[in-house]
Amino acid sequence: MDSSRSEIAYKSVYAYVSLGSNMGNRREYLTSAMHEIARYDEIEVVAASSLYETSPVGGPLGQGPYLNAVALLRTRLEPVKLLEVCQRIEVSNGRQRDVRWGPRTLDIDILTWGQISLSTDALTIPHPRMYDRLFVLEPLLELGFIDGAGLDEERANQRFCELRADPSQKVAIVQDRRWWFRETPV
Ligand code: A4P
Ligand code: MG
Repeated sequence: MDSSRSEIAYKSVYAYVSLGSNMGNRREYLTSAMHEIARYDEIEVVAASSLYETSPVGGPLGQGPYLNAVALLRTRLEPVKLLEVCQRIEVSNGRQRDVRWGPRTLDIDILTWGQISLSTDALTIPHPRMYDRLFVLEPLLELGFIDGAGLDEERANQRFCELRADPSQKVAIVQDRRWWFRETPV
C-alpha cells in the first residue's frame, strides 16, 4: 500500500492494538482487518493472540457478544498515522460511528505505541481503559510482555486477577492464534 510511503520513516517501535467486532460476520471483519494491517509496508504483524468471544462491556443493553483479539505490531508509523490506518481499515470494513460503545463491525484501538504517553483530542496512549477490560488484558497476557512495548506489567497482572473475578466480564477462547490465517489471501 502506498498511502504512507511518503511519510518520514520513524524508527520502528512495538505497538499493541486491540480488535473487536460484534456485528455481522465478526470473524471475517477481524480476519480482513489483520490482512489489511499486514499489507502496509510500514507495519509488521509480530504476533496475534487467540480469538476470544467476550461479553459486551458498557454501551446499550441487548448488544451481542464480541469477538476480540490483540495484535503485537512493529511499525515505523508515528501514532497519529497508525490511528489513521486503523480508522481507514475500520471504514473499509463497514464501520459506522453513531452510538458510543454501541455495536460495531470493527473497532481497532491502539493500546500502546512504544513507551510513549500522550493525550490529545484525537488520541490517548496508552489506551485509557485498557487496564479495566478483561477482553483486552487476557489476550495481551497471552502474548506476553515485550521490552519497549509500553506495558505496565505489574498493573496488567494485578488488574487481570481482579477482573477475572468479575462475573460481568466473560471471555473465552474460540480459536487459537491461527484464526486469521487464510489458505488463499483475498
Ligand atoms: N481515540 C483516542 N485514543 C485512541 C486510541 N488509543 N486508539 C479516539 C483508538 N482511538 C482512540 O473511538 C472514538 C475516538 O477515540 C476516535 O475518534 C479516536 O480519535 P471510536 O472507535 O470512534 O468509538 P468507540 O470505540 O465507541 O469509543 P471508544 O472510547 O474507543 O470505546 P472503547 O473504550 O474502545 O470501547 N466490549 C467488548 N466485550 N469488546 C469490545 O471490543 N469495545 C468497546 C469500545 C466497548 N465494549 C466492548 C468493546
Ligand atoms: Mg475505538
